[in-house]
Amino acid sequence: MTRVRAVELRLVGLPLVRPFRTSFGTSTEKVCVLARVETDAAEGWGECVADIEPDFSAEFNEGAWLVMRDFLVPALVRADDVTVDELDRVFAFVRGNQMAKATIVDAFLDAELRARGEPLAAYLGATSARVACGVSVGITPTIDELLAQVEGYLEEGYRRIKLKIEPGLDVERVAAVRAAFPEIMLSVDANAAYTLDDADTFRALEAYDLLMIEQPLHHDDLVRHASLQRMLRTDLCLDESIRSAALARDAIELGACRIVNIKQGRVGGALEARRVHDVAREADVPVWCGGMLETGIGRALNLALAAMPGFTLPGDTSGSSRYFSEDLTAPFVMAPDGTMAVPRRPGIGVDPLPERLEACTLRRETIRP
Ligand code: NPG
Repeated sequence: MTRVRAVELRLVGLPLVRPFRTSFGTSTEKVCVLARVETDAAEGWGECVADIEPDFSAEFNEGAWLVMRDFLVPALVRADDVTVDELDRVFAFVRGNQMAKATIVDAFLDAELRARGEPLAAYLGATSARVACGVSVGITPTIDELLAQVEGYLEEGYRRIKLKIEPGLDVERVAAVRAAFPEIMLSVDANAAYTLDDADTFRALEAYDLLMIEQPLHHDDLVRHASLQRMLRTDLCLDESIRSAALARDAIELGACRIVNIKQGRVGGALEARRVHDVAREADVPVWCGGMLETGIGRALNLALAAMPGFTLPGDTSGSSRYFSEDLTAPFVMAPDGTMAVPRRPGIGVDPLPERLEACTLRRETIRP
């Protein structure tokens, strides 16, 4: 049983090393909310994967901040003696808001694990000490620039390249990358930018031996994803559509995808992410760990998840240098063989660097009982 003494929320901002363009917009900086949960035994960190605008999902930083400050944290503090397994129940009165919930659940779990000296990976049942890394390549102004970026990432050792696509910037780009790099593991991510009327585009993409086509259609539309999957040999993977283990089960049963991207923040935290993993594994559906341009705090958690046995495909678990010239934690460095070590210390296994954290902090607020 753990008693919470205080929860500190911080809004932090870090410049990205290069703009990241997807079908829904361009980011030049990473701005997110961090939560530090202080219990009578330890402190733990959580990173919210929401962004500045409600574009990838309905959640966004300022909204998530209010949900945490005004609803989740007061409920946690009122619950008094709780364990992490009870948090689902404690937070059930708040509909949705998985990203906000994930932040507090993960921070609380981190504190609980640190208090008993247990690494997160061990707690989750992870079986690997290193995970295979892929990289997500944003939409570039030109094909030449795309080829140059892909080449650079391959030289660093990344084992899978994922190209962001949008209508009109798809088949020609995939063809160019495939022609330049015939052997690589290659996938595309549409971030829900297409409709079933674009089926010809997806049929054309089948010529390029893609590992998967990620989230082609609307985030709420499992039924049409199932229709599209029936038309294609290439596996579909769902990301935005999977907001819980129950939705993952629905998607798999409907045949809406044959691969699942697990982002713990999108499903409400590490515990629900483990349930998504279990649902997929039972159905023999491979999963991989998605990324939301996390700082070292969220990255550490992703690496622990990605070390679970069902994560059989390389994740968007890139090295810190792919995102930031200076991370909030000691940088995560990918080895030349395209793998990264899973943190081994208790909890998420990393801490923010105090000076760096202060320098990146835009706002902070502490909530006490
Ligand atoms: O390596 O963290 C990463 C980025 C991976 O492409 C990536 N993320 O749609 O999955 C996505 C996309 C994303 C990033 C979505 C930030 C929303 C915010």
